[in-house]
Amino acid sequence: MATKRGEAEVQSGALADADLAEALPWYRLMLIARRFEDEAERAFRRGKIGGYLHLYSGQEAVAAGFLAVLRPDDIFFTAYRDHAHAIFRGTPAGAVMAELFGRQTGVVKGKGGSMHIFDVGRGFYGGYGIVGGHIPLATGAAYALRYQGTDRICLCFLGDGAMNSGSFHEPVNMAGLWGREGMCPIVYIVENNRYAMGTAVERSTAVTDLASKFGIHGIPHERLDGQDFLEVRRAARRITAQVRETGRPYAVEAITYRFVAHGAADLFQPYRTKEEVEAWKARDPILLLERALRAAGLLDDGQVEALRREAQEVVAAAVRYAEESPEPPPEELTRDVYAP
Ligand SMILES: Cc1ncc(C[n+]2csc(CCOP(=O)(O)OP(=O)(O)O)c2C)c(N)n1
Repeated sequence: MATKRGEAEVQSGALADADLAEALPWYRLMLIARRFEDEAERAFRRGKIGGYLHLYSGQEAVAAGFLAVLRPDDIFFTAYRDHAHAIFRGTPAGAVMAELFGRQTGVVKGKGGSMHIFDVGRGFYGGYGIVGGHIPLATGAAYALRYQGTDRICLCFLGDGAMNSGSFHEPVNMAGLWGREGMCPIVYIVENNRYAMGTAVERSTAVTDLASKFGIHGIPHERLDGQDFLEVRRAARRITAQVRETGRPYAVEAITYRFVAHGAADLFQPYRTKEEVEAWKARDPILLLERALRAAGLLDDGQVEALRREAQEVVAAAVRYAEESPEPPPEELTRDVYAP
């Protein structure tokens, strides 16, 4: 008996180690994504990036935790904080940066900009600037995946503010209905960063338990700590396996925080205090994962330093690539553009 328990302990310990070791590449990617956002903001201030620029700093563990378990043939949609999602999925940082710079070598040939990063070959169906606009598209795409007889699934990342739009309630109701027949393999992932631009959640919705709003449409749901990569990935494994098997939708509300302003152009943030931002920075998702990896003996000072340096180099090369890439020629303006 004692031996058996001992073996089980050794086994579960080994499993936990393997699990943590698999998190190491995600620590690296999160460092690259954070550095990418810092450099994009600098480029914006230098006038290199036009239009809008919404950064993801602080929220990385949500997308990373889910994309870590997504199969290569699965698909996902998100709103306009979309650079890190692409980087996590393997889109070269240079192609993402070139898109921000409006260059021909960008992921959508410089025509989308920051809010419209797409990489369909890697299952990334965008990048949308209209709040809530992608929720009907993602829901329909999930239906199509099942209709075609596959076991592929769809993730739909959305903001807390998007939940107050009509384009949330209609498709989510349909997902609940289609789900009864096992025809809607989608995971809705609400990234509750507490604000829609300058409006706090409690000022825009009567029911602040956002996950529960999926319940009225018959969709099971849960809340999780969006700063903890390991927790998000653990939940994501269980949830995506269930959705793939049943074809039924599931919803998650990840509690998270953006460390930066709503958009790079908004410097004034009177809706929140410095103390609030600092308190959340103490739970920086990169720091939390770094601590867990250090505690397990998988990271030390030297490796952290080397990974940080590598992230700097990867992003510096991305900026160089964007700067040296050509502008799209005038005839590109109307190519691949659909106007009804
Ligand atoms: C249909 C529509 N209404 C208003 C806007 C202006 N707008 C841009 S971002 C935003 C807030 C959205 O907040 P949330 O969904 O919580 O996403 P977050 O910025 O927190 O990631 C608003 C109202 C828009 N882009 N589209």
